[in-house]
Amino acid sequence: MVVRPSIVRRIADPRDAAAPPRVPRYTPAAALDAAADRSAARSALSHSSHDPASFYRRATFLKSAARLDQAPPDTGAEVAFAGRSNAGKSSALNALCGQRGLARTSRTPGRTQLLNFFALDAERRLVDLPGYGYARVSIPVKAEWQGVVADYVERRRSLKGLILLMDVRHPLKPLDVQLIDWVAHLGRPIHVLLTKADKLGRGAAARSLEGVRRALAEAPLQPSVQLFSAVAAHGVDALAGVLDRWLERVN
Ligand SMILES: Nc1nc2c(ncn2[C@@H]2O[C@H](COP(=O)(O)OP(=O)(O)OP(=O)(O)O)[C@@H](O)[C@H]2O)c(=O)[nH]1
Ligand SMILES: [Mg+2]
Repeated sequence: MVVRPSIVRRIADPRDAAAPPRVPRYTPAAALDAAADRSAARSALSHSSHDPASFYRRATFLKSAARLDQAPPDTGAEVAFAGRSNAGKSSALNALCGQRGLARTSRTPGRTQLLNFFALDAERRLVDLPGYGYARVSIPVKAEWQGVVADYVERRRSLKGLILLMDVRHPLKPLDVQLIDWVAHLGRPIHVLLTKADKLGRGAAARSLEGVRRALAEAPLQPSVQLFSAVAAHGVDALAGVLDRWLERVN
């Protein structure tokens, strides 16, 4: 039997706010260089004949849903962006799609409270999910959110995978870990974006990446991980590559 994590049972988890930042154990300079090389290779490619993210620029807003029965028909394939409030979900969507105002972003956490669907073509969609873990959201709103997102992740047949966003400076908070366990036990793949990478120097970002990668090697279904910055448009092509696979786009 699949047990929903307390993220969808409990209204607020004080341990979450009190969790210490995760400190990776060592500095893998080689990992950073390898990542930089891959990124340079991708960007060289994108400036020549092939732009991996070009398909996603066509995204258009489709609809918002407060409940699953308000969602678009459950056909084709979609990928949802999930994570704590303020992790950068809407910003990542906008960076991927090259459209500043596509998904609404805000300095105020808890801004996105609906499931927002974006159409890529007739059979493919991206979904911006409301964030979790924001203490100041009212209890009824939180309970509503938990039900809606849990229904969506558990029952949506066209959902091919979840992009889980975590601030590179504060990864793997307890609610994130619960989400990873729960989603993996539902058999859905996860790809992690460590967001706001521009807020750290290269070495610190690489240490966070390596620490999260090691931790997730122990997690069910072993989620993949990458650095991402919406501000610097860093990591967009790698994200597009994962989406292409999940949405069954053949290049
Ligand atoms: N420096 C930096 N800031 C970012 C980045 N991505 C997002 N932000 C900022 O972080 C804040 C939250 O971003 P959003 O994209 O609205 O976050 P969200 O996860 O959609 O938040 P909710 O909808 O409230 O769950 C905004 O002030 C963004 O400008 C990034 O890559 N770098
Ligand atoms: Mg948002």
